[in-house]
Amino acid sequence: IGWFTDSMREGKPVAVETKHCIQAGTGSVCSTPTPVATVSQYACKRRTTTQNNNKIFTVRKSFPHNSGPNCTFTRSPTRCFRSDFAICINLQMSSIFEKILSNERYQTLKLFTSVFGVGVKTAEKWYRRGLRSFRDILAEPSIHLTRMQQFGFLHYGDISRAVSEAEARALGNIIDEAVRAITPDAVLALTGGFRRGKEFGHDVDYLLTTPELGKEEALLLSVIDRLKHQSILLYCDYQASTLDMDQLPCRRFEAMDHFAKCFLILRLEAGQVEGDLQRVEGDSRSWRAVRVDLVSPPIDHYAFALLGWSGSRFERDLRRFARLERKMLLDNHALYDLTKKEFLEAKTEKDIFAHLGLEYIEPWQRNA
Ligand code: DCT
Ligand code: MG
Repeated sequence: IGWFTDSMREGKPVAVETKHCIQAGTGSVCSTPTPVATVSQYACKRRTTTQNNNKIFTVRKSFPHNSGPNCTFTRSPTRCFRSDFAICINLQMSSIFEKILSNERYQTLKLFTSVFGVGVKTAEKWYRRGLRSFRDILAEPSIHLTRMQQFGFLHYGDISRAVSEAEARALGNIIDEAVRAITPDAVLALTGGFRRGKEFGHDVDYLLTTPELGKEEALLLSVIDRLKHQSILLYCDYQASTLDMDQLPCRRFEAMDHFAKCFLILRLEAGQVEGDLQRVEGDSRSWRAVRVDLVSPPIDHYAFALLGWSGSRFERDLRRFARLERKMLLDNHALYDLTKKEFLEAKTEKDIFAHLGLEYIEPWQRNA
């Protein structure tokens, strides 16, 4: 049914070594020395486009909208190799995953966390109280929904539907127009899954900054204001910057970075999109609601924010690689060399890869 090598089992790069075959049915193992290509345990050393043929073997569950953007629940329990490698997969494990996926608790948490503003903790609390459906939640008088959750339920149909690349582009034009009207030399960059070349996403992520250090937060507020006056803004959760260089480098895991940001729901008109809106059959409205994240780092942190917000497992592995292989701390704010005890500056993502001694990998090749 497939093969693995000793190095893969240990998570090391492989060059030439003994290949073990597992025979279907018997499960018996035979070994033959065979040259194999090099593969690294770190996703940040591999080029992975959106055409990832191993996706069916990657059992990873993200519960979206955990206090804003995604909260990844678990790391991939199966290691994912490139398509030209045969794959060792334990059949017993896959039946365990199937049981988990059909489990009532899992299904209920997945449903509840699919609402914008509902995190794993809240979903767990509702589950423990015996609630199993949206109807149960909305009929329970003792539950007080946050404003974010109220809007999450209000626009549930729209924001639980995938956003297409054409819709993301249309939103980009709207935001770009708002930004240019305020500061012509502002920097607006698409990040998240769409920057990695994905055709669909659950939201659209943008970085927004200005070459004038210290003006980025005011720019974000002005953009929000403009969108509000254009009646495009259906919901806005603004979070002011809490960035403090004296608190960096951060040695523990933090779910959210410290840049000024806003979690938005925007109204997108059909006429603004090339092609049609993503909608269910019979929906006669001329618009849909879309989730948008706008993050505003100061220009001297921009490259780190761009790399971080481009996301995926690639980026998580890059942090792990920096820590374990280079004794450096990388996050959305900065890169810190623990040996030299200094921050390493970067104007571009290429600078960061160079500091880490890694070959540059384009965003569309970061889909591990
Ligand atoms: N991110 C981050 N810190 C957070 C949340 C997100 O650095 N607190 C990064 C990681 C992924 C990226 O921002 C964008 O987040 P998502 O929109 O959740 O992921 P995505 O890859 O864009 O996926 P999708 O296509 O579903 O939107
Ligand atoms: Mg996204």
